[in-house]
Amino acid sequence: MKAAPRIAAIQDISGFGRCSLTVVLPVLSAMGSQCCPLLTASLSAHTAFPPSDKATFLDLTDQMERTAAHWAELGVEFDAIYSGFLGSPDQIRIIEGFYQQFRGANTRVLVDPVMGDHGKPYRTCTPELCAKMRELADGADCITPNWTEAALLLEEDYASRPTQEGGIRTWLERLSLEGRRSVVLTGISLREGQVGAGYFDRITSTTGFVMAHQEPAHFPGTGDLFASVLLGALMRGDELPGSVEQAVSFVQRCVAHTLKVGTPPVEGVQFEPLLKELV
Ligand code: PXL
Repeated sequence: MKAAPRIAAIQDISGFGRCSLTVVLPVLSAMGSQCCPLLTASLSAHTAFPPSDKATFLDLTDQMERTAAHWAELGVEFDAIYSGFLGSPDQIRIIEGFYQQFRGANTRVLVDPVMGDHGKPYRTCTPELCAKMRELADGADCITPNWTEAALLLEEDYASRPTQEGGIRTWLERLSLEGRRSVVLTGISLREGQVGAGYFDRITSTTGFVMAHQEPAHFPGTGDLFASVLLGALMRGDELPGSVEQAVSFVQRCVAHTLKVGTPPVEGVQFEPLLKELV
């Protein structure tokens, strides 16, 4: 019997609202990986609940290096290192140090470069944080930006993003940094009524698209859900295209189910009853 793949998940915990660790942990566990949280911050709820300055925020930056030091003492090794929403350039400097300590020859690094949505950087994403996130993503094996984040990584205008397949393939190739990293770009629509992801697979140097029915709503935390399913599938040994298919399909099914149940979008998607489909 083989041990479960072990993943360091560098994420915050937001008590209410389904994002970051409250999504990452159950999904990775259901998919058979051991998830070890390296906590960046503790919040009462994610920042999409208005007014966003009401959420409590406990910065845990100073615990990150101490946690890493303890893990090093214990001789912990990781099959993957996965980071998402980050609060400060300092945290990114610490993660770069974490790579030096824990990134082995076979450790996969997934950076979800959480910086913004709908063409706008999040309030917390200062130009300095964006620059550091670009630097962190430079060293990743795989990144999972949405359009807003792709534009920030390429230093392109969001409004001038491509809408046709050929132009999107060019952005995917540019985001791959000459084929060094895999890219999964989310929120792509090539046809009315469909939405999904485009990818560049660095193993085969090919691009491709995976589409699903577009549901008429938007939910916070679906980026975290998508990246977690993608990583869970990759750690089970699936190839990138098949992993993208699982992520696109699972997010679509969770959104459709949530719309049926009718809970407020700000509370995120009702993924719990569908978790067993990932097992
Ligand atoms: O889903 C990304 C995310 C993670 N953590 C916190 C957030 C967000 C997005 O807004 O606010 C605290």
